[in-house]
Amino acid sequence: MDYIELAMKRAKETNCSTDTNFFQALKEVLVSIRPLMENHPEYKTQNIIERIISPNRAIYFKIEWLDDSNNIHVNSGYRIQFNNALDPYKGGVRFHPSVNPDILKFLAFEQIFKNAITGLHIGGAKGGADFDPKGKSDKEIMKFCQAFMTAFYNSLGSDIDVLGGDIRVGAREVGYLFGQYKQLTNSYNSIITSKPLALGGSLGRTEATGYGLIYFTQTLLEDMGETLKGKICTISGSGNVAIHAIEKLYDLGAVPVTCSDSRGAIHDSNGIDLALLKKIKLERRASLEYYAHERKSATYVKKENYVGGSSHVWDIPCFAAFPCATQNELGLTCAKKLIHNDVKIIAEGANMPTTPEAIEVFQSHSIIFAPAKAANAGGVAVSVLEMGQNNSLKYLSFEQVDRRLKGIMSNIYSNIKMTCDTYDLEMDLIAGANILGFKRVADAMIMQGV
Ligand code: NDP
Ligand code: 2IT
Repeated sequence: MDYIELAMKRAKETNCSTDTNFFQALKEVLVSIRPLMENHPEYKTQNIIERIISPNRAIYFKIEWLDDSNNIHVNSGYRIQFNNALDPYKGGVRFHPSVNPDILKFLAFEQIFKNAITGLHIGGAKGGADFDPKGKSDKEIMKFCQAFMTAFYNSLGSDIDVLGGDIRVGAREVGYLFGQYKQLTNSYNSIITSKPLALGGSLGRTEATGYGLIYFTQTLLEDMGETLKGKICTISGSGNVAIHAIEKLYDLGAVPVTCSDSRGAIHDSNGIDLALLKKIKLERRASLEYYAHERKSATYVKKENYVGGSSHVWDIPCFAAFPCATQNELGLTCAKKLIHNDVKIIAEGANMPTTPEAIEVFQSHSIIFAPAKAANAGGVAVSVLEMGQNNSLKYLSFEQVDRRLKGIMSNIYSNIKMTCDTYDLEMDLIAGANILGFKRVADAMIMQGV
């Protein structure tokens, strides 16, 4: 058995056999670090792989909360503090019915390497609950957030573990979570980022993941003598990441023509009307169906009518595709359609949105592929700027944050490219990112001893 098979065997012994998302993320990292392992025999003698693939600590907790009719509900909450060699644990919180230990382990594992790639000092973690915020009143959201924080606040600390946003956890939820932490501890301690500005949030954090994704893509394209100007782009999702990716695409002269949500997809041949999209998704928190009611140039396809089960977004010919909704949303059928339509680049805004089979077919057709742990790292990077501002009490302007974000994304690209050159990987940015992130964490683990 080689080291990958051994590590996968070990992972299967220590996790549930149903942890398919976690095994998928694990395999991708392990397969691509082979050249690094060959160059660094100390990683084998120090047993780094076995040590890195097990979470340091996984906290599972019960959340009890009261709805508006005084019915008591119970949800499951989790925080996976995966690795803190680069200290402190850092990563988002997700509220979605699909949340389970498998999803959070994959997200926390990915977060370790993403955070390392930023070059900032943060370890990897992820948390969340199987709570569905859809259809809940504002008061119910507040009650749930308070109960979530009450259940595990004593595991947090600005130099221990710092939470952040993710699916269905934005400024509103972060505000309630932070408020409850302050009530419980009587302390102002930067234990969460993506805070509303009035509670110490950073200008530019809301935009950071989407803008960072496009800055990364722009840097990559410039390196290849290309630009986004005038190019048709397709985007999935219509949340925080998708909306701000669309906004930055317009800034750079590109033409974003699609978006989607959990119920269906929009194709707007005139380009997505950003103001209308924000009104529907951010203000009204409604279905995208209403977008098509208000825009003649748009067509709406319901999820149940997607051809071959793959999102309608990927049926649309484009130069660049940006999956920005959720894990494994872009499968083999979509990938083949995109290739048939002559796509040039895929850049992941969501975490692990592309299935291994789809990645394989993109790579075999030499399509440039920018993996999530590099391309969407702008969000967590600006979270660290938020932590720095809270600690120093010196606040940055939007322009200062945006400039720093652009610099960070450009450095991430250069460092990955350099890693690709060192290991003769050509433009395999997946392997380049995994090697770069893994090496930083492994070296820190060795330096701090067992
Ligand atoms: P939001 O909750 O703001 O938006 C999520 C979007 O994806 C919504 O449009 C939602 O549709 C759609 N969606 C969610 N689940 C599904 C599903 N199962 N099928 C189809 N569509 C779905 O989350 P974000 O924009 O913050 O997050 C999107 C992705 O980006 C996630 O993978 C997240 O982990 C990742 N990410 C987020 C960062 C951040 O800073 N927020 C940072 C880095 C990565 P609907 O409106 O119907 O619910
Ligand atoms: O996946 C991610 O990087 C995030 N959801 C952002 C995490 C954070 O701590 O800002």
